[in-house]
Amino acid sequence: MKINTAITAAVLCFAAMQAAAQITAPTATPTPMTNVYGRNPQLLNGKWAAIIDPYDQGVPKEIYLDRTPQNDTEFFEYAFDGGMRLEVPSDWNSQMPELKYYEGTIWYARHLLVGEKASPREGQCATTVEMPREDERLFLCFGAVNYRCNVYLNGSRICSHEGGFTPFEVEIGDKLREGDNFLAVEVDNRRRTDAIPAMAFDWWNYGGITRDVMIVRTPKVYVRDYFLRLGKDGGNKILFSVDLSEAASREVTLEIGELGISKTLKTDGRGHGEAVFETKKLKLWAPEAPYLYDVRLTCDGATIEDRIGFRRVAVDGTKILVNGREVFLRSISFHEEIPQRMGRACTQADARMLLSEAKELGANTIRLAHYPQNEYTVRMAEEMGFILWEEIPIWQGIDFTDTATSDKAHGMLREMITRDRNRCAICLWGIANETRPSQARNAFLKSLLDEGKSIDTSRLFVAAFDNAYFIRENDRFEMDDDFARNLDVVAVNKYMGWYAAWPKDPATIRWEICTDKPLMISEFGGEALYGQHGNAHRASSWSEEYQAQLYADNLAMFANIPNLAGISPWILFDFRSPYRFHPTNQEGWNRKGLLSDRGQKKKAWYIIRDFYRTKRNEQSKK
Ligand code: GCB
Repeated sequence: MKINTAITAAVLCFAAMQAAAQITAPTATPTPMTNVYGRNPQLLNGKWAAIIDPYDQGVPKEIYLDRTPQNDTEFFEYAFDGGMRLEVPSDWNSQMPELKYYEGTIWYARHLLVGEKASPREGQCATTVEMPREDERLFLCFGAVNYRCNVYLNGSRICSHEGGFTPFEVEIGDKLREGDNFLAVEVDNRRRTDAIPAMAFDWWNYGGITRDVMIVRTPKVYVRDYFLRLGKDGGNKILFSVDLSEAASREVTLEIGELGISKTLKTDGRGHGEAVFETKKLKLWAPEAPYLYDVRLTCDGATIEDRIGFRRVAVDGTKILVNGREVFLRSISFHEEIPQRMGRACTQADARMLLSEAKELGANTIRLAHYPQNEYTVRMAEEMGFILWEEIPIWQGIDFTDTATSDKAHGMLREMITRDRNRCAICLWGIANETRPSQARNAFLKSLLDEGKSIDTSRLFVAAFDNAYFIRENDRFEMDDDFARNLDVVAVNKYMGWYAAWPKDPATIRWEICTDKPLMISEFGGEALYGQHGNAHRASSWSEEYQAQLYADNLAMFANIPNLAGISPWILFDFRSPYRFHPTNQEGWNRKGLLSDRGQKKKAWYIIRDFYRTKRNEQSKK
């Protein structure tokens, strides 16, 4: 009895300590700096030491401390030296068979060695880091960690972050000491009702430090953010704005050599500066000619390099215009996954593989499903001339009544837009996928939309809906969702022939949805196992023939949508999904890919390739 009481007291006391720690936990720098890659970062990639902690014993056992026994009676029940190793960046699930389905906590650790005397112990995961100079600051920057994490340096928690697909950073220059510094990152990818995405989603929940980890050096006052874009008035005016890390007045020089721009401006007392440039012969970025300029920013001796393009994107009635020209979005989606190795895409080579396949299909647009993908992909897509739709993972099942969830969504939106708003390829910001009308949903999404528009007025906002239905009395597809009226482009996911049966001959079906706005079919498709042949009229054949017929039928239906501005088949590759149970046809894979998990072309691939060819030819004649 006594023992029980003691245990209960200890548990309560520990819970209280945890709650207190939660409340006082430092968070990452509110909005991370723009363009880390253009600031000459030092990569901390490679093998990291790791400990699997399914019962969350790391905190009570203080495994974020790098300790060795000090006397004959002392011992510790953990050690990173001599233990398992995980590659960073990467997911953990693909690195060890026992981690395939793992959802829980894993600790990552690395030593940061400062000064000549510090040398790694044998087999230790370590990086040599130079101590910041008197006039310098040092930041630890994470491209993304899925899903939430706590970062510890030399035994103190220095930052926490939630959200698996956006960057964050924490200052460490003031916390480093000469010699050995111990960095530990506690990563937890458990699904939760208040998370984004929440409890169930149709992709693999890859956990880990899934993107680059970097150290960036800056002056004491540095350029935190900048934004270069074309003015909306139709001329060749370039608008430039810059924000410093502090409310300080500093000179910032912007150079775009090729345009003869070299301008030094002084920020105001809030650390903010703006300038407008009139240019004569500006080459615009366009999908068929994705021109980018070398850009350089200098402030207090620090230089940031970037490549930035300029284009105009607008809506005119039901049309989407890029540089004043109508563009039909020949889109495709992919997850941030390399199916061939069953893991997260995380390198430049991975980005090249996915994007080259999209090019071969004839796409001019990519809907980056369903979350901000890594900067390699976004930047390479821009260089290759893809229009991008980038979205945050508001995917079904989100608790719209929870204000904490709303705060998280706002944080993700800010982190996404701040990271990528200098990428002119991004023409659409997506705020949600498949949500249903309710007061709470409307308020949640409206406040997101308002915030997005307040940060970036140079793009279109979109959301994908799945509540368009065939209304028999009216003999057409309709959608009863007033929220759509707030968006620049309305998008509908509709799986005719797969989750929904055809109500009549596809070629005779009409659509009447937001007919005064551009409408995009943002998802459609069905599953087929590559190499499986069978009945073209039976879904349960899981055959390439059925999928191909479904594609042909959908294209016939789309021909009658009056305000159709683009289509995005679901999806480029078969992808891994834990809720696809069929033992022979799925085996944990969503088989809607136009390409198999090995990259083999299914019959439906050719149908879209041909359709996109025709569309491209039509466009080039306009
Ligand atoms: C959808 C979702 C997408 C799924 C897809 C499917 O509507 O937006 O994430 O993977 O359907 O295959 O069911």
